[in-house]
Amino acid sequence: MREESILKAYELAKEAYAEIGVDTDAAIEKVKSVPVSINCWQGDDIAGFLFKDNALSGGIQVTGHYPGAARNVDELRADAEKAMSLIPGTKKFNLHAIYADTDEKVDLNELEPRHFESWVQWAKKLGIGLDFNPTCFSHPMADSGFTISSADKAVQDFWVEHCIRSRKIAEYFGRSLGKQCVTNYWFPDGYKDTPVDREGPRRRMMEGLDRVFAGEIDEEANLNAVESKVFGIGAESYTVGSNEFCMGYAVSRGKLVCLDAGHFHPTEVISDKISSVLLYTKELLLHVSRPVRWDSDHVVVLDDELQNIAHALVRPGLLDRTHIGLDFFDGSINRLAAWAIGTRNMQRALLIAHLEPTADLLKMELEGDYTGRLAMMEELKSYPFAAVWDYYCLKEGVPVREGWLKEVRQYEKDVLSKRS
Ligand code: RNT
Ligand code: ZN
Repeated sequence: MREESILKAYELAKEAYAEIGVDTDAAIEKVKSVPVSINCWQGDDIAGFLFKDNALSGGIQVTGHYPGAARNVDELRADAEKAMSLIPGTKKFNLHAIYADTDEKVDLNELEPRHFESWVQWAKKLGIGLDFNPTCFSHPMADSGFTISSADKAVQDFWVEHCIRSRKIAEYFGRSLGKQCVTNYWFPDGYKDTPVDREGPRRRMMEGLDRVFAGEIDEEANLNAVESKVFGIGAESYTVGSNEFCMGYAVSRGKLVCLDAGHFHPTEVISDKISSVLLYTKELLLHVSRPVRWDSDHVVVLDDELQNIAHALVRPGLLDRTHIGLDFFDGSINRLAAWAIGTRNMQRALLIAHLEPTADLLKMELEGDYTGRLAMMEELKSYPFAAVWDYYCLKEGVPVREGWLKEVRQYEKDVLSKRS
């Protein structure tokens, strides 16, 4: 496709949007500055590097055996760099504790910032920020199904220590990169079958988290979020870190909530939760994902819910108080392609949301002109946003349209296919 035709299409699109008072150049500039945090764990099926033999646990599952998963830190970084070169805009990289880069035999409750030094060097080189997560699963100390809410003091202490250390690592990221690091705490804790005591584990989780967050926190460097879940495999009857638990904890402790798109009942959507949560918390973390019938963590596509999430952030001006993280993992397709598809879609949804005459729509709504509101919202769906997106990619120096796929295929041929 010729550059000239992209530019021509953009000029026409620009005119069409200008007629309804939308400035396409301004929309591009805004979207470009919104960081999207890419989850490292899509690159290697959440294996990490610390415990190569540990099976994935905690009720999350990666399915598929597409060849070429990253086997070590160098491969993961190379893959991520390649994927990032296919995605426009501001990127962050989201690490889990098990991705520590060290030759030492070190357990989760012994991790230190120095075990992540090479990640900081890498992020510096790329000019990106890092986010972080304690890994409270895939470990023998999580085998009982409980971590920080365990009634076994030794188990609880282990996870409290791991989380404290994770917080310090995150602080180190934030300070050394000059870019705030958001740490997300998710615990798989729960019962497969009906519990007698629903209160005790929640009280222990609350007390455990209070120990994690005791002492000085440098919020300029590190923000902390708690992620709820409705249920997980193996914890069908009772999940300790429910929505009410996390919302209550975050509000009462000045923390962030993390809303994961797959962590609610199937007809509940996080796009309708954002505006409520942010009335009561300073900031918000999102795990943008795509649940198919359950919390399946499919690659994010440009569906109605993704668009609604973007609208929920952009229309009321909540983007500045929201940290957008991705959380999907698919081992059945090329993993770089998964990164590119999901992240480009997030960016695309944000762009579409910025290409809207929101003030006019709002005026209609307040005046009770629901006819006009529906008419305009539907017409906007076929406005030429694709021409703006193509132009944005061209301008950013990343492949236009499916051009990125050719690069992924080449990389597969040159690099991934050589991995056994
Ligand atoms: C699990 C949570 C959690 C994980 C990652 C790997 O259901 O969504 O966010 O996906 O921490
Ligand atoms: Zn999540």
